[in-house]
Amino acid sequence: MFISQTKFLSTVALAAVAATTLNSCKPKGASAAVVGNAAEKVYVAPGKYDEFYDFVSGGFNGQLSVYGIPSGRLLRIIPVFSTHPESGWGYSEETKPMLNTSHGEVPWDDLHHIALSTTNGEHDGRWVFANGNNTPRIARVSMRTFRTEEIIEIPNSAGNHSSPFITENTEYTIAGTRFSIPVQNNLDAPINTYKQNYKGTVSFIKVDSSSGRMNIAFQVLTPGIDFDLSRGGKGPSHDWFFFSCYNSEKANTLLEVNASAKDKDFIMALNWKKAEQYAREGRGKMVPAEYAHNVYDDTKHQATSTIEKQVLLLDPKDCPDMIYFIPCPKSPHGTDVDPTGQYLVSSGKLAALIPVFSFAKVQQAIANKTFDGTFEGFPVLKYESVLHGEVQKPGLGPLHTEFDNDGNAYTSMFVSSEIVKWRIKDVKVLDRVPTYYFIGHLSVMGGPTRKPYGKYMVAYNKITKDRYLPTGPELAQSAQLYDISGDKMKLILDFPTVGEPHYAEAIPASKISQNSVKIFKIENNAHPYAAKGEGQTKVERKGNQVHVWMTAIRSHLTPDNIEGVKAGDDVYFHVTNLEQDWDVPHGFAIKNANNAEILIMPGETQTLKFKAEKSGIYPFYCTDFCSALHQEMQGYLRVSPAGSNVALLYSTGKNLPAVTDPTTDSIGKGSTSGATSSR
Ligand code: RUQ
Ligand code: CUA
Repeated sequence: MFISQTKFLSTVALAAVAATTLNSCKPKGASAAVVGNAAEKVYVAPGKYDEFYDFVSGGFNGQLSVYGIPSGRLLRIIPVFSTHPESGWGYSEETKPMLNTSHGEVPWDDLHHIALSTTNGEHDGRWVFANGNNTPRIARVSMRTFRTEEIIEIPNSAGNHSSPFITENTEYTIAGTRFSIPVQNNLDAPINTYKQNYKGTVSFIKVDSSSGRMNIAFQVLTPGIDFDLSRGGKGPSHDWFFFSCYNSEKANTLLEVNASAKDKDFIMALNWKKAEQYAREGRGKMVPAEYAHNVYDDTKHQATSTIEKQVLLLDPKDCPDMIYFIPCPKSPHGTDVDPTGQYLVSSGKLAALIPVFSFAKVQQAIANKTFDGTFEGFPVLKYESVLHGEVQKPGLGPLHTEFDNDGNAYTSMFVSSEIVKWRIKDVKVLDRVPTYYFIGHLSVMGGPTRKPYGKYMVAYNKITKDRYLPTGPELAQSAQLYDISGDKMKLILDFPTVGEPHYAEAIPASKISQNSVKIFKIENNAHPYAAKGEGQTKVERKGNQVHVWMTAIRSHLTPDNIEGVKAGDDVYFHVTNLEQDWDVPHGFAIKNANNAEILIMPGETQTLKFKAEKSGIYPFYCTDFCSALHQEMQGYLRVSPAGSNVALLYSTGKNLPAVTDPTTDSIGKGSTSGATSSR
């Protein structure tokens, strides 16, 4: 039934060779595949809006990007795990704690997958969850501010690839380990004792239904396998969670061969309602752990980072009837649940078919104990007894499946570079369409929800080759848009993307656009260094720290002349943007700063730290072209030699005589324009 492993691997190898020669040999039909009226379908006239927001993972650039569909226009890059000079993310004092981990600041990650929050299995337009693969983390991004609000690190995990996934009402966001590692004791157990000492975990992170605040409710200890993409149940399967997993061989070297030895790996079905109940009943154990929990506060306009010290660990030995394994052909990369919640689709990367399981049959097999032995002590359900059907000859290298609202499924085929549309009811292939080239994820509008919107589907491809103008050794990352409103899938647009796109999820614009935050109200600004008017601007010295309470409004900074800073001082520019008007940020940058600029939204305060290392004059200015007189929005910081006795002075709009006696408070501090003060 399965083609032999060696034969299959050689097919994969051949395909890889084919990929490398694509450049010289463009496949026929690559441009002919576009339908005649494609332009009309994707054209969003100037001044008009797109129908969907598409939240696309940025892969190894660590960001999330937002595109309009169907135009493919890039609307925003949202920094998540990586520093981002454009907004000062990770450079401002307020955002630095967001990148804190138990290993200190980690200013980068590999962001693969996103999950949009749902209520009753439908998009609710509140949050986007995203995973950091490398240093296990999950982020929550607000769809109101398009900003990262929270990042939680996942302990007892490595390679947080199987993440994040949500339950139907966003009760939990869920993460599984890719790499199994020693957990709890013997933390540096020799690698060749993997089979005995290395374990996996899956983490259930509770999401507060009103604030969105995340907390690791519990972790479940699992056999030392590799988890991959997973999904929560829906409707009838609401209480269950389905994790795809590979490396049931428990190999720790040359996984390419050693983790592909067995004919079948598994889907791990976990009853999370039971797990929740066991946790409540105290069957888990609080164990020491160390992980950062970072939260951004939109009123204080700053983040805090707390290191948590323990986590609740459930050992399935103490939790009966919670976990079952469903056999699944050859190294599944993902499992997906159809909109009705009745069918599970699994994609064995190396399998020549796509198995579809019936949730009702899974329940029956559990009730009747139709088992096929055990795996690491857990019952394995008999494959045939839970199978709904197998999609025969779908293509090569199935990876991911999404759904429309008419009972159809769409599976990406990495090796044969195509998308295959098939019917769930009778597992019949209905259509296939090429992708250019080597598709990874695909995304049907609303595809993972209970009520997919259909209409469009996007392919996120791994290799771009000849699709765009050459740009040196690296080409643009790429997505392709298909019209799926008819029986046949039709390619209508190529659009370049930022970073390496993996998963993406689109939501109708109407579900979020009206809620978009336009300004932060200045009266609500609770930042400890806010200056809510020019009258509150000042400069104060505390030891070798100099704090500047600065304001920005079109088109000046207050104060804009500052003297009395000395070499060796740390100067903190706390800049409050006094504007209360949509889309009028001001920026702030100072010569020789060794971090970045900061960008301050209307009503917000952000801080740039400047190490005054050498004496001299340091101009500063607004970086965002904010008015006709933006270029005049500038000032000077004078840094005098260490030990000199230049008085601390600040002013705007007045050229007061230099104060020579540092004890003279010539004009009274805190008055508005033209004030000088010394301390
Ligand atoms: S994984 S294809 Cu994270 Cu499929 Cu990207
Ligand atoms: Cu403010 Cu330019």
